Amino acid sequence: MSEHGPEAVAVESVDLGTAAARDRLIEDAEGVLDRNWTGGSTIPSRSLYPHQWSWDAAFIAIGRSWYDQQRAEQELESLFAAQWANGMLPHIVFNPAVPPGAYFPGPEFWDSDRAAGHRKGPATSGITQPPLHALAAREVHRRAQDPVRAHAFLERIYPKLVAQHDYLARWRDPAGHGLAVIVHPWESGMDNAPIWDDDLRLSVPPGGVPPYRRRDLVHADPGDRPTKAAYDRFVYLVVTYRDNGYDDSRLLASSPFLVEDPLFNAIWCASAHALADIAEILGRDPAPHRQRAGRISVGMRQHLWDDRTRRFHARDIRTGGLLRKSMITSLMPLLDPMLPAAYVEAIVADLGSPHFRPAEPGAFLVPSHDLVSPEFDRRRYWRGPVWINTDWLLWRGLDQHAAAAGAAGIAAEIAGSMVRLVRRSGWREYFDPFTGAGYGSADFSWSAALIVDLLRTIATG
Ligand code: 2M8
Repeated sequence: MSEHGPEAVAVESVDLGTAAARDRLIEDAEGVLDRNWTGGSTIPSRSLYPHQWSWDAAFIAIGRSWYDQQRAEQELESLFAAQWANGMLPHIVFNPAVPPGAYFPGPEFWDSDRAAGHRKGPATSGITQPPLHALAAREVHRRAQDPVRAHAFLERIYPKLVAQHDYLARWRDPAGHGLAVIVHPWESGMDNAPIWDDDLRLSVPPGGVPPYRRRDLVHADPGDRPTKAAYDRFVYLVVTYRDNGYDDSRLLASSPFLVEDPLFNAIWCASAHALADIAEILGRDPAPHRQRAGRISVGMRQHLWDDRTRRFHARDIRTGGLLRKSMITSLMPLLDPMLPAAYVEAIVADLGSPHFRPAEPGAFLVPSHDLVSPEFDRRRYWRGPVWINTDWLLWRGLDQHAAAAGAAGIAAEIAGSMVRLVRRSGWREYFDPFTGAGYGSADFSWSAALIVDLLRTIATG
């Protein structure tokens, strides 16, 4: 066994509190979601994010599925109402009632009407986010109080989910690896992660970034958010895609950023299995979705696994090289239910190692970036803090590989850590792995939604 093998993991006793304390926490979490409901969807937070975000909506629907079938369905359906004609599901759906300038880049900057594929309807961004939605739709159906209504919901959403997955397969696999590329760090969901730094050293031509005013710094501490240099590059990439009319064929040929990311693809793989389950429920053929999930699974092992580091890494397909910084994305292939035992064991070993497990007693799991790397930053957005959504994804992934030595113990610790974090600091956006201090937005929706899912799942055994 390696020095970081499963035996290195000391499982602390995990105290999720009494049933009454858990019920109070669930009630509080549901209150956050209900206050963030805008009438047709849920905003991630009142301050920083006043529109609907794509993977946030999937997490939120999963939380709501336990107690509000109607809003859980509506959350997903309002998002898919903004799906583009080519199947692309945009990462932001703008609420026309929100004043212009409340979020940057807003609808006028993205100018989604320039895209041939943009349907007349709500203004959106022009890029996508991790495709968790089939998995969310399956959960919403599974917990529904009204099965007839839930079946009708699946019938409506199934073709849209198929179109979303077909878009990724058709337009986002230029290397033919069976994997989807992301074309902007915002598509990864982990925008400011150090793994993108090298790729983002792209040179921005003079005048390439128009003057703009960041709104995030009005609501958040600059020490928690991306730097100006990173933001300029994020904006430059948007300008590049927008000025190419969001044309996928031109985009792949000219994009300065094309990356196969393990988190995005592991989520796609898990969702392709969920889509197959939905097809079975509806009496359709699940085989194409299972085959696609199998291709993604093989693609991740063939193209993103590195025998030397014994980790999955993102691959820059313009240079062909792996981006070897170790980050939480390396652990996400646990979401693949078919991941062979040797890979599961390597990930579990990493989770128990000093890279992802703080040695300080009472610390919190799982930091979003390698603790021993020079880029680790305990408070800056996606460069080290703990996030409830990545914890939840790992908890789910470990649960489906619970037979692996050490997996069940770490899953229980992650669950305990998630609950301790929100008890200590409330429904914050991200948290300090050493102290549990909360950073970013308050009353953040996915933190609340995923604690509802975690506690209710545990309560129902
Ligand atoms: C963050 O991303 C947005 C851009 O999409 C931002 O920084 O303004 C990320 O944490 C992303 O994963 C999340 O979906 C979004 C809304 O919560 O915020």
